[in-house]
Amino acid sequence: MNDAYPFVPLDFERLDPAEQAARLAEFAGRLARRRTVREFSPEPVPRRLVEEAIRVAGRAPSGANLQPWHFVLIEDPKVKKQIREAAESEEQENYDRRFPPEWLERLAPLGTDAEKPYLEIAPFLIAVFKIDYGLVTGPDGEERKIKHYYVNESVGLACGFLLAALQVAGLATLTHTPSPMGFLSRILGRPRNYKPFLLIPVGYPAPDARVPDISKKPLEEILTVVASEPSR
Ligand code: IYR
Repeated sequence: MNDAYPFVPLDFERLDPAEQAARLAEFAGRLARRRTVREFSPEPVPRRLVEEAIRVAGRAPSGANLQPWHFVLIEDPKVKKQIREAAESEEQENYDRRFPPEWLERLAPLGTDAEKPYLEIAPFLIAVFKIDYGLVTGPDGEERKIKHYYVNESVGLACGFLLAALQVAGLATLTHTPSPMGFLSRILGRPRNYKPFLLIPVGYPAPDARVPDISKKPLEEILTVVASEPSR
């Protein structure tokens, strides 16, 4: 350890086993009900709630703690309209020409198409940017790049925290990845080291919202345990 960087005591709450299980069961139950929603209600959502969820996202671990993420929270209907129009024009191209048949087949159960009305209906859009590298201007006026580490992993983790926080806050989300997403940098005026990562409509579901009848893999399929030898 390096004396130039003194450590502080860890703030850790040790729980008894019953409390551990109870807290996990409660969280698991809430997260198990998360669904990607494509039918939103225009009903307003307190901005503060979404800001607090973004604060949670900002607590995610990241490579060298460089926190290579930026969130743009969009409420302005004019900007939402611009984003919808740009996304739909890319998606039209995707569905008509760019997606190979195999990809379209994979999307069929989800019922998606090039129309993205939710980009205007949802009260908020969160545009998540990854910051590929830092940019600083030196005393000589020269711009220098600062290396960032594990950018995709870090921003992916932050988005996981964000989706979980919004779910716990009783809000619906959609992980939307219009492709290509360059229009987000343009519309939202982000510098060249900021790359669009994910666009997340947030709000309440429409009262009659329906979702695809799909399921998650069971634990046995996603988990392999390497247990200790049984003791005798
Ligand atoms: N981005 C497109 C297509 C799409 C792709 C995948 I992979 C999905 O899981 C869902 C949709 C769209 O939003 O329609």
